[in-house]
Amino acid sequence: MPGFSEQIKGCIFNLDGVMVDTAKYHYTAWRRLANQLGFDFSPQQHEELRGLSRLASLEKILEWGDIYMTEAEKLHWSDVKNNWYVELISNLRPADVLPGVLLFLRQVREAGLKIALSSASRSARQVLRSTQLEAYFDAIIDGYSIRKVKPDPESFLLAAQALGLPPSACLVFEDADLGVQAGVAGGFTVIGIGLPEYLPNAHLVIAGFENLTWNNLLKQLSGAAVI
Ligand code: GL1
Repeated sequence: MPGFSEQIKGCIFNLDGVMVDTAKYHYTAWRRLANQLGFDFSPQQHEELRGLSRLASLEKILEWGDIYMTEAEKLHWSDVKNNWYVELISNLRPADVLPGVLLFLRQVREAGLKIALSSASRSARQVLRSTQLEAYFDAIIDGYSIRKVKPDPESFLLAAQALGLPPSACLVFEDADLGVQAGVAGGFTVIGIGLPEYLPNAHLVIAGFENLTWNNLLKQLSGAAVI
């Protein structure tokens, strides 16, 4: 049986909050919507939305505000929020890619691995284009391909399938606990990005990609007895 590092043939990255700090723009736009509906919610509550689709996010926010909407109203307000979000990300540039991400992607490539994006956002391609990240990906799964909301593993399974790899051959990089749960449920090794207290289900948690090398990551996985 090959060692773990030889077994890993692909990396699957979430986008918002992992590669680009777009989560803050989703929060601004969702909060503006809640405010228009007459209530507010905290950054902590927004943590619960990370990784949810547009409709699932709206439904959660409506629960917080104790507001009933018809399906047609939900569609209308999702569009309103999305227009605000698209406006907020219209000035994204390559400099908005989070520290260390580009170097890490290059190292993963040089190590001969395949790279996929798995994001619940329908704006994922726009974000990749404006930050010039698109060329790094062999496969892109976005909110148009995903049907099942995390913690269902569908989004990662589609990404692995698009790379032609089994889950056991892929690392998943995720900043949300729901996403980590989805990766674990799909049989992936999951690296949480952020603070360990928010990511109790990850196999390993790192602060981010700054100063992270591929070899160093493999060492950390080995030290955490994941491999
Ligand atoms: C949707 C939600 C966002 C966020 C992303 C996933 O994006 O609206 O709040 O959860 O999925 O990171 P979008 O509206 O762009 O499809």
